[in-house]
Amino acid sequence: MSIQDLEKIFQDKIDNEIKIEPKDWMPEAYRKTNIRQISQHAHSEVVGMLPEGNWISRAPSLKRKAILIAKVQDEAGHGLYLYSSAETLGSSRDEMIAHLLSGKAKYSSIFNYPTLTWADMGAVGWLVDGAAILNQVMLCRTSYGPYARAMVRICKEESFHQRQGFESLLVLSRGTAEQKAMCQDAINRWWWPSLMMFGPKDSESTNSDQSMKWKIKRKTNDELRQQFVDMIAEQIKVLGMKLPDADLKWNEERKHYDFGEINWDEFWQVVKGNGPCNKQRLAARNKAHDDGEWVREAAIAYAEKKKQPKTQAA
Ligand code: FAQ
Repeated sequence: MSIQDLEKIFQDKIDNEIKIEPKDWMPEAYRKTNIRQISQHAHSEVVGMLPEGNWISRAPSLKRKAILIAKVQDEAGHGLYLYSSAETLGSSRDEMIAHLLSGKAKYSSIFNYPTLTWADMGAVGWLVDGAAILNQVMLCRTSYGPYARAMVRICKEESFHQRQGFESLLVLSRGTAEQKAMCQDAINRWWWPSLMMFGPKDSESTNSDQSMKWKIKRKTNDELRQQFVDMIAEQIKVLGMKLPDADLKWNEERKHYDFGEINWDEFWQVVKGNGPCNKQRLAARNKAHDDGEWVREAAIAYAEKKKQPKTQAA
């Protein structure tokens, strides 16, 4: 078959909403874009465990501790499904992890911010997981089969994460003056970085056009960001708190909330490795990898032993 024939079959599948599967022919750039996006997504889940892991030992009650442990563990699971999904495209897990540890691969900017108070656990659940879900609901319909199927399960778990975050903030918002202030402070610090999670403006997004054509992305960065602002601007009323944006206002003509300008300079600084916690996050991942060396060695030795005939292994 000629390359043109293969391209036509591929494009017909995309046009007819048929998923692309690992053994199907696909353009090299489609493969690369998926490996880039899925592995960055996996890294985000794994690095994303650090800011919340920071509070497990300091959770205010056994119930909150159990919820937080379960949530952080879910994020590890998401990372694993996503690495497996990227592996079906021919990239090895060792290679992907090496890129994360060396700082070559990106992961979501949001996880380079510190979690300073207990209220940050609520704000991360409500805002960060909330932003993640909007993006990931769209990815349940992404054109690469293994990625789309991984996202279905991930979304179910993320939706629990968001609700627990909101509920945790709701308790604080009905508490003492100090608790209310802590809740507002966490919202103030997490609001703008959450908006940055959706990526640069559409006019600056280098990958969006092609990813939309291939149906890897189904909505643009700005579309999803607007959807998020509209959702949160309503939910914050239930908390009785304020979003830190003087320009946030319902626009009757557009039927959407208008909002202020994001600090794009800050976003790019964080993406380039100069955010408040970039160095700390990479150091923690590198340490975890080094400390886990003996586990990998033991697992390989065990697998080798299992391969041998029973008499020899004994
Ligand atoms: N941070 O051309 P675009 C979670 C980069 S999971 C850092 O628009 P694209 C769960 C981008 O890579 C959160 N870099 O890029 C959780 C590109 O550079 P490259 C992660 C960013 O790919 C919750 C350049 O800028 N979710 O939170 C960011 O078309 C709580 C130009 O940008 C996913 O990864 C950023 N925010 O669109 C876990 C979802 N934004 O690669 C623990 C899957 C952009 O060309 C606790 N990913 N860049 O060198 C996506 O949907 C897309 O990759 C976007 C970016 C929408 C993130």
